[in-house]
Amino acid sequence: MHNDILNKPNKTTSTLPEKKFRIRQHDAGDEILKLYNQIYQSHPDYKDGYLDLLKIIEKAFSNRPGHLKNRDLQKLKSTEANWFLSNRINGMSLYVDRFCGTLPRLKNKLNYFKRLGINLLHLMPVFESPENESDGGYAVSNFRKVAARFGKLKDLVNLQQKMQEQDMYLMLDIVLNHTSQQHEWAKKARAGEKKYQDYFYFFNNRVLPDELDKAMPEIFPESSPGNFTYVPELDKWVMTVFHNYQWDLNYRNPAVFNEMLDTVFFYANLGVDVLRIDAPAFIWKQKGTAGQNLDEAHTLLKLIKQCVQMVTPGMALLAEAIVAPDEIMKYFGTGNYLARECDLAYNATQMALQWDALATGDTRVMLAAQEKLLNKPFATSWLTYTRCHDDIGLGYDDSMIGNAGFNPAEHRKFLKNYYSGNYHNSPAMGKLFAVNDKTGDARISGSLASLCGLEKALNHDDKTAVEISIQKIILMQAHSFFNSGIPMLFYGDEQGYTNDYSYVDDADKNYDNRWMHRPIIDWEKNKLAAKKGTTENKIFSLTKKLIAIRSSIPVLADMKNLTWLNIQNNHVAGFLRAWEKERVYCIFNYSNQSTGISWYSFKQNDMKPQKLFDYWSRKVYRVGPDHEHVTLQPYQFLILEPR
Ligand code: OTU
Repeated sequence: MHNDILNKPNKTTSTLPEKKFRIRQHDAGDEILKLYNQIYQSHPDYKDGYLDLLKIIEKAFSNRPGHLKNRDLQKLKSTEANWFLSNRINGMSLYVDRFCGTLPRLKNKLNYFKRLGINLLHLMPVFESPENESDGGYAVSNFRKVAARFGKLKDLVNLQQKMQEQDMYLMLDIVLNHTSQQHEWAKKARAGEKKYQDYFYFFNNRVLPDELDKAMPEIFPESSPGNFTYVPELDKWVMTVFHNYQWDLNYRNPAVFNEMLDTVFFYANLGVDVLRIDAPAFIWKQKGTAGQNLDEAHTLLKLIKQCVQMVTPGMALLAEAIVAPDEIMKYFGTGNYLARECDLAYNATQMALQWDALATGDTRVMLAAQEKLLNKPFATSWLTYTRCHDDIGLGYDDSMIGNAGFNPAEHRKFLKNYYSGNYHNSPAMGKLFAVNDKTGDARISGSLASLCGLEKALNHDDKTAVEISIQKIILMQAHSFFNSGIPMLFYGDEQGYTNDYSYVDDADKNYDNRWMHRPIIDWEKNKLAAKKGTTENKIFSLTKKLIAIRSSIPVLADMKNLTWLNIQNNHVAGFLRAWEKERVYCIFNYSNQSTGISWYSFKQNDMKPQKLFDYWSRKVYRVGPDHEHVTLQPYQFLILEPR
């Protein structure tokens, strides 16, 4: 088949964005066909599917509002290798309803983010999703209709416009892997329409499901064991890897791919700056495999990326691939597609390793993982975070734990006990999530503050413990903020919200303890952030200070410019960020004790600093001889610039 993109009559293009679009079409046309061929060439609807794809591309560009086309071109002119690498982008992830109610109300809250220094908002899914089986919005019943509880599509458009006027960025999800069983496609499939049954994976009996189940892990083993759900209306089984009400989409069908690509562009044309691709690891299944991270899933993502790059190049793609470190790296693209798959990925490994270091007071496992993580290609970036709406999975390799000298099984057991409050001296108050008795696996739920000991300290009215927990909270945030990538705060953490146990009494939520760390914001309580001496005030102002410092140091832009330092103190981890003539050292003490690090730590990498200015304490250190130390207080960190 010919590449019909290139056969388009080159009608007299007028605007600059249009001219550039036609050039991009010529550049990427062949590649799109090649990728499409890799997946769909043997499908009977192959040709029509491809012609449809071309129409979707044309339509998406002609529907793209002029102001967004101009914004695309502006972003392409960024002085960093890509606009999203900037140190001046700081994000927050939030549930609109739990944060403030509705989209129109959120529009009136933009000053709150301004005050804190946040200019990128990740709105947890706002599209229609049945309230009683929503998975926090990740069971979508209509990809294009905003759920009435949040407002209307118009409200989302208004919010985006106001955000854009204020130089803010918007991030939304596309839930690529599945729909709600209440989605129109699922309903039609259930009513017997063959066309829509082909949108999902149906099985007449348990033979294949049983076989597939053998190799596919369970994501929610307690509430939704197995990967298939019986559909009585059809006397068939449907694939449901996540909850039993989330039906997996069948990407072997080109119609599914096209529908979802069209949805990607629908979101792009709402003005989305970063599109979070939910669960990309899962979009391709193959008998005998875990059904995660398969080559075909990557091919599909590459195909989406080349289409997006052609039509809406200002929108970055973020992979939410919470998988083993080696596998995460592949979402940035490999081989000829290096840096041409997803632009960003969650640094889930680093996140979990910071929790590891906080519990053990030892940074060796964290450091053992860095060699892999540093392979991230130039011009891509991480989304760095301490907490999000999900659980904390200890998904890093056993070998990393082993290399640090620990027994992997024992080590993981300790971490799980420590954070779920089952370890004698632990100040943490979390819970185990997704406990799988068959494999012994479990993940961790709990808010940042509660996992750092604030809830327990407040319960015991222990002022010293409150201060320690605040230091831990800020240490964790500082590490996420100064590492390479866009820091993404989780709403409520800037105010020190502890666990919310109200989910236990809600039948739609009590099977999922991730709700314990998804707070309902109390704006009366939030006023305490303005009152000197309160815990809220301390956490809010220190978080704000972190953001302000990050935004003021250009060398923190992610130019693949991070080098870990050899510090020779297991409690401490540190790195150097360097670009052109700028240098900044970031040093983190994970120990509950004060500890010293040799001045030699700062003399690696051909450096000979005389004085170091700490952005955090505003203190100047005079660099001493190698046999002398600089002392760090428990959980202290330093952000040092040679002066
Ligand atoms: C993602 O989760 C979302 O972040 C979850 O909130 C959803 O429940 C899930 O998808 C289904 O839409 O797929 O690649 O708690 O870490 O399921 C990782 C488990 C995912 C999550 C995992 C994750």
